Amino acid sequence: MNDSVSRPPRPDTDRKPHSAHWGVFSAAWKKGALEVLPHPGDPDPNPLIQNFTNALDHPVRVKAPMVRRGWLERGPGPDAARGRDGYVQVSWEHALDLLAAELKRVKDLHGPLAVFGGSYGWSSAGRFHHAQSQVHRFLNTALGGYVRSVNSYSAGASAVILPHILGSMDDVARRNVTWEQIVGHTDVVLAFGGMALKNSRVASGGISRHIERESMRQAAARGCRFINISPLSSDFPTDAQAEWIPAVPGTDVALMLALVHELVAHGWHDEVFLAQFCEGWEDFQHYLLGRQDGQAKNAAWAAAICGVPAAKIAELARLLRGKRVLVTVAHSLQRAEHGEQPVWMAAVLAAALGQLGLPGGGYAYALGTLAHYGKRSNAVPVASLPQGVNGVKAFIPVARISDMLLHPGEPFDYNGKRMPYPHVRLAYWAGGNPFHHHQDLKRLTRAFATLDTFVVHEIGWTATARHADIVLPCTMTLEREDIGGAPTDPLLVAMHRIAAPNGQARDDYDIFADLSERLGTRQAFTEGRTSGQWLRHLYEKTRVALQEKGLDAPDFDQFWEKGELTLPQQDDDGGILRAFRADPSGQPLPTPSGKVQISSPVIAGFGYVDCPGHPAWLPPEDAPTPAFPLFLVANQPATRLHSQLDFGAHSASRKRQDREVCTLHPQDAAARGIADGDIVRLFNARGACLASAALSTTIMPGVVQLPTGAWYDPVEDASGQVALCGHGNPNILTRDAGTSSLAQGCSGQLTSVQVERFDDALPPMRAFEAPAAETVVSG
Ligand SMILES: Nc1nc2c(c(=O)[nH]1)N[C@H]1C(S)=C(S)[C@@H](COP(=O)(O)OP(=O)(O)OC[C@H]3O[C@@H](n4cnc5c(=O)[nH]c(N)nc54)[C@H](O)[C@@H]3O)O[C@H]1N2
Ligand SMILES: Nc1nc2c(c(=O)[nH]1)N[C@H]1C(S)=C(S)[C@@H](COP(=O)(O)OP(=O)(O)OC[C@H]3O[C@@H](n4cnc5c(=O)[nH]c(N)nc54)[C@H](O)[C@@H]3O)O[C@H]1N2
Ligand SMILES: [Mo]
Repeated sequence: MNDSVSRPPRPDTDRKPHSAHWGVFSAAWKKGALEVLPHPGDPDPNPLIQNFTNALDHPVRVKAPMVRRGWLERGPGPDAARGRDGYVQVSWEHALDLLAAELKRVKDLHGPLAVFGGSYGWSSAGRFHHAQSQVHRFLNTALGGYVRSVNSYSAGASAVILPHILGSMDDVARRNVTWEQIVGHTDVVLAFGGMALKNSRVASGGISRHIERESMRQAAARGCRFINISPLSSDFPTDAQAEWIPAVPGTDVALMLALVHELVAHGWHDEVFLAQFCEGWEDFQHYLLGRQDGQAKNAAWAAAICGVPAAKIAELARLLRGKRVLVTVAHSLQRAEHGEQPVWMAAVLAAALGQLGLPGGGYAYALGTLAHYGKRSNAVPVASLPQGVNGVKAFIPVARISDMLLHPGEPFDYNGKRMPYPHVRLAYWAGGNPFHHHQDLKRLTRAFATLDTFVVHEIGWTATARHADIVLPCTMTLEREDIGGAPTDPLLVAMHRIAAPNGQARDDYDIFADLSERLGTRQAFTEGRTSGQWLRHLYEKTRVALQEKGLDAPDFDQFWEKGELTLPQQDDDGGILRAFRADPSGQPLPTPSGKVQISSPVIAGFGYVDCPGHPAWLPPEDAPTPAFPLFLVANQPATRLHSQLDFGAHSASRKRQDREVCTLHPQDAAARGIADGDIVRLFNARGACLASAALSTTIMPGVVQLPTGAWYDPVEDASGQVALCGHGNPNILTRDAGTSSLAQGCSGQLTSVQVERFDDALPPMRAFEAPAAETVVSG
């Protein structure tokens, strides 16, 4: 791989502050290299910041505007050549003229209902240059709106189920039990999906202090027991001294049911709490005890499903009795078939224990999966760019993108409603990577082939850029000024510019401003401000709010000079669950009954077989078979955020033979003649990919783990079909199906595969090479 620097060595510079979703840092040029150091106040810095050191000048950066040859020659229209076509370099003027004309054509012919602007993705930490906000604002001002997407790949199922049963996602995940409460009060943390530090070190908008490791250490030292229910023992750091209970992926609901069954069988459940604070226990109990289907959901029943011995389940129930127990469920559990069920069932378990609303107890959904959760909220707002008004009502649940493009006009179910998929002709993406985040990549390729036009702003030649018709090079965060901040992190960061833009890269904002000019809407988009003026404007909200509280409120120049500002935070008050427990009639939950919905007449009324009116064990369709006997866990990568900077020094250094590393149990490896370090082929009916095999007993037998984020590198067979991903992107294997008719969330965490040793010649890894510009056209 060619990592050579494409410009003359840079002179030494002073150290300047900056921020990323994975940590606050400072950077300086020293002897021609970028030196990146964590914020001095960060007790447990994230090594991911080292992915920046070689990123700025990497050959895979997009350096100039490029147009796909087929689109340039044949004009807009469905085209199966997307993803394999060549590119033609054009001038900025020409690219923006072409794009403005195409936006106008689609709008005039079909209206904004034909433009998909969901543009899902994490982009970069700065709040002004947040690409998704930029593209939404542009489409609203220039076209009057766009088809949007709702919810996230993170929490598609929980975002819909939680408001039915407890309250909003934010109330249950973000403003609930904190790490401070765990350190002070919790006896047992029962963590389904664990609390992997790799995950809790990341927060959108930035994170200045990584406190999770130390919090776990202190809680454990006080005697708190952490229980890791997961296929991987590595889902807890050793600091937590967690007990590992390996469970078959996707079967947590059976285990939770059996725990509640044990509580009820021994009379250890909190009947007073269930009667006073909950609705629907009776209906649920009929199911639990098997009064309808003749099957009690007891430990013996669950053991056969989840692989945890019945005696161990009984022991666990006994451990929970009379203790201050916190139940957590990682996002991963609901990124799966019937993902609504574990989110709901965990709330029922916490309710049966009578723990909801107690300090350090109850249910903190997703605590430990992101640095947002388990923290105090800021007492003043941080900057964000207003997105304007979207005149289009149509939307899709975010992970239904391929369905929408392949089935325009056809109906889909969502949260009690049935709606048609809009007929989209143009998709606009800035700040996201669908060839990272979406499932069944061959199907996604077919879906994008249906478009008239696909536009992408990117810093690098991701597979998404390689499937686009118009690729516009944008600056990466280090090349511009911004403000970093998040609602539960007290540090507002003045993100200084570290380097001049690579090649012809421009800020997303300036690209949209010049496009708006061509569409006659520049003033509406910019409000007459340059990006520098916007930063001052957005900072002002925070300054005024501080001033109103009588606090020190430095002006923008002082803030910029100092590089950061510490914001005041709210009390650690336990949020809506604590308030509800203290005063159930005065502070009801925002549910139909005002109580915890153990059963939900509303959901029952939807009549969905894949999401009934109370939590239930629903066996998955995509389970191992004789042909594909292993579970694949396609989880978050430890070496990067999603696909971002996969070419960065830290991420690249963890690959072997340029391939992503997958982990499997020595027993499963031996049965297949696989040794540590062998290249293996993972495959199922949808596709195949290569990876380097690492053998470890930190994973349970029957499970193979391959993280997401390796840039898709399709390798074609003799007939021109994609034979495999040569780099190790697991989404060529995952299934593209909604969690259920209720939420239609992403279910990409789990699938079933076979693994074999790959003895053929290793295809060269080309994901980090930019496509050559075939010709240059100036206009
Ligand atoms: N199988 C499987 N699939 C999954 C998951 C899983 O567990 N398993 N996890 C899912 C989850 S939780 C998530 S959140 C998604 C994440 O999916 P994404 O958020 O789409 O992934 P990122 O790699 O963060 O994509 C961000 C893109 O924005 C680009 N970018 C960065 N800064 C800028 C900028 O300033 N401007 C522009 N225009 N672009 C910029 C980056 O180069 C990158 O390509 O993936 C989901 N996919
Ligand atoms: N380093 C790093 N950190 C990240 C991210 C990243 O890309 N890189 N992404 C961030 C984002 S956007 C999000 S949404 C969060 C995601 O947070 P999660 O979705 O929770 O993260 P994952 O790593 O996918 O899954 C956590 C663990 O759950 C376990 N698991 C998988 N399936 C099951 C199951 O069926 N049952 C049980 N009990 N356990 C299971 C796996 O062993 C896995 O390691 O992480 C965030 N943090
Ligand atoms: Mo996510």
